[in-house]
Amino acid sequence: MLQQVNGHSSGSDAQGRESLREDLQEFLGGEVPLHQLDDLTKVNPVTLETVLRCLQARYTADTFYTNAGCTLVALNPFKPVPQLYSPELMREYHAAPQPQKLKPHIFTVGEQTYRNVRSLIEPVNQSIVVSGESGAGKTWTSRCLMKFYAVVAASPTSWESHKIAERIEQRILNSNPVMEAFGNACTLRNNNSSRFGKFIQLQLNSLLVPRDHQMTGAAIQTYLLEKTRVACQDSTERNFHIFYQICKGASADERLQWHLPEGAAFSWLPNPERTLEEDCFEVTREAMLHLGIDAPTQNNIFQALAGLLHLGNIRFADSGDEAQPCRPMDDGAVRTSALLLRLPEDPLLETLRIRTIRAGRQQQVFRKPCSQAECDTRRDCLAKLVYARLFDWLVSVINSSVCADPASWTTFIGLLDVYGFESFPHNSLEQLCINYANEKLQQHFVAHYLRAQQEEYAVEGLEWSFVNYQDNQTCLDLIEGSPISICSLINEECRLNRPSSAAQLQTRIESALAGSPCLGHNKLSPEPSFVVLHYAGSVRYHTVGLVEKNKDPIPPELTRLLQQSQDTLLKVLFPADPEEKSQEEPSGQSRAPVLTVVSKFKASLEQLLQVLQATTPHYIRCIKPNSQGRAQALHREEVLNQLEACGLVETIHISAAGFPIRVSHRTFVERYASLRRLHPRAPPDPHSPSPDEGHSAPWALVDFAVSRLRISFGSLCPQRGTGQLEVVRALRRVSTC
Ligand code: AOV
Ligand code: MG
Repeated sequence: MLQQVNGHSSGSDAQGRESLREDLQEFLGGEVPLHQLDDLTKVNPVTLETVLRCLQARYTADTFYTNAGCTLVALNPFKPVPQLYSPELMREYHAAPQPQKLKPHIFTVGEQTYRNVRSLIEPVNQSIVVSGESGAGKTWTSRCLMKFYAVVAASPTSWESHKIAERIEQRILNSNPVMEAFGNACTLRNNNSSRFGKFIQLQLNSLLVPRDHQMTGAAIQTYLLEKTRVACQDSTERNFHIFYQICKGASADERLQWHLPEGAAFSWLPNPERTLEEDCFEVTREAMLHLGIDAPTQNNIFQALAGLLHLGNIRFADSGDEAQPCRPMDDGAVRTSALLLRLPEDPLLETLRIRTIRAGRQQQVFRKPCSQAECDTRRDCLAKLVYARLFDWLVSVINSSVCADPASWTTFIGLLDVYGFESFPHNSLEQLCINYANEKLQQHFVAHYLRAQQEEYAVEGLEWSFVNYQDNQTCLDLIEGSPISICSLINEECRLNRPSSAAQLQTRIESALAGSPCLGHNKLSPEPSFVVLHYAGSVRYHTVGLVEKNKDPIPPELTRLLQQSQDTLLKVLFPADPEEKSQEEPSGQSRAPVLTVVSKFKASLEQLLQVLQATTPHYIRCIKPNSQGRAQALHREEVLNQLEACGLVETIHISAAGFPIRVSHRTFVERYASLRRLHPRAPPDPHSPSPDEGHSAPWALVDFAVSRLRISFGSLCPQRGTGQLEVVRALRRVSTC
């Protein structure tokens, strides 16, 4: 982690001594009660047990944030703690000469990133990677950080476009309730679980006041929405919040218009009786309005969503004759959904029940009635198609409302909030992708911090004994490696397009990847499945439907049907094809190669990682104290598992033994130059760049910095050993001034 020592420039000896005293106190520490130990590097000895005890003591004392070297550990309070997120506290962290000397907080991380992008010496884009399992507090943390930046990076009031800037900050914040309404849902693990990944780039400029950046906009990138949830929810979970919001919050007139009478039963709306704080329709509407989505457009959106709910109530009965299409069991559901989606009723029914296939040399068109199961699949597919397009469209509308003109921003701070690691009784492709994303982020941490950091010390020739750590690369190889991995095998099934059972897929995975230590033993499961030993725990993935989900086939007739909608919103979501080319489903060999869900997801993760790698990353590890979401309850086993999974003890060891501060020689000189006469005699140095210069104090100071303050200079000077020499040269220049 790049921790710059900010603040004082060269001044009096007294000032320098004070800086040194503070740093010594911080680094050498004293006896402090456990709950007051705000840096886990000071726990002695550093073991899982002692770290847990410290966190437990702090949790009992209502202290939720603790430093762990380069990361911040955030325990979920599971209760409101408003004083912890007040604008006053945000300003306090922002105004502090050294925020890292205040109590550990996400605002310290926020402020650090803000100072780093402002740095006139080394401005570099920053990112904050918030990780943790489902329900640990990632989304909450990201939201609070966005509020923090909206306060500290707000435009000055005197400036005439203040109003515009204020609107930007508010609009950026307003993106949260909208995206959560459409992209979050209640799961077994979290009442407000993110069902998509999000990377938001907060764009800052330095054009107005050079050392005081303001937020000028934001760009939001989303990752793989769990769209299957629209049409398929576990009985203990819920659909996306927005469906409950419209059902609970619509006015009497809207109920009439959207055909949502009080107490209406929808099969895609499980557990409507549960009321969550996320069920607030007014907040969503208000936020949409601020983002420029006016009332008529909102009306179109909600009407289409109501149409989907009615679509979900369509049931089919087998006609008993293969040549005859299935019968809809409730004409009312077909009629109402057609009405709300502004689709012609007969073509809707026909599209759901009849498949058109092109076959033969002449590419003749055949119409084949679908089985009852196929009708259900087509109905679900239609809903997923509409919802996914709607979600993407919303993201693009939000982006166009908040994104700044490229010329108006210079640097950015990226905030990453993805779906956390999850394991349910039944796990499918969605969980595989979610856990794959978490493995990727863990690998980013391992590669960037645990591995690269230690390698750098070796390159710099610093004294260092290597700390072993759990590298999850083996698990990533199992999931995405080449030539054979879980992803490649599932993709191959899609490519070959051959009939294959779920049991066959299990056998293929287990035999082709038997050598991987991360493939678990599949102990007598009644259902075909395979087990992956993830860094955060083992997960059993069921293979039924996995290949089909990966193909995510969209019958062209469905798109064509939606292109016939008279609804203004659906017309935007499904524009008519410029060329009216025939869109019947091709058969057999003529099928175009499919870009599967996992291939697309893999590519988007690669892109994300590239962006992260070009920034200075900061890590916040959210920990879930218990799985019931109860305040004041820390379950040792559950927390231990999470600490172990993220390699916290190794991180602390490396941070404690390592060089927690990496400064450029210029910053070092600014801060400590006044102490250059501290040591009159320096140790002899064989590498001295110019032996004729008898000024020994800089060497002493550098030795002192390296050995006692654990400051490393090397990162800025790539050749072996040059880091320290650079500092000496700089000090000499200062001392001869
Ligand atoms: P997640 O983002 O990590 O899970 P959330 O951020 O949604 O988890 O947090 C889960 C719940 O914990 C929230 O809805 C709050 O009720 C509570 N919570 C979290 N952090 C705090 C806090 N600092 N103060 C008070 N309550 C908090 V997931 O999106 O499921 O991976 O996919
Ligand atoms: Mg979340």
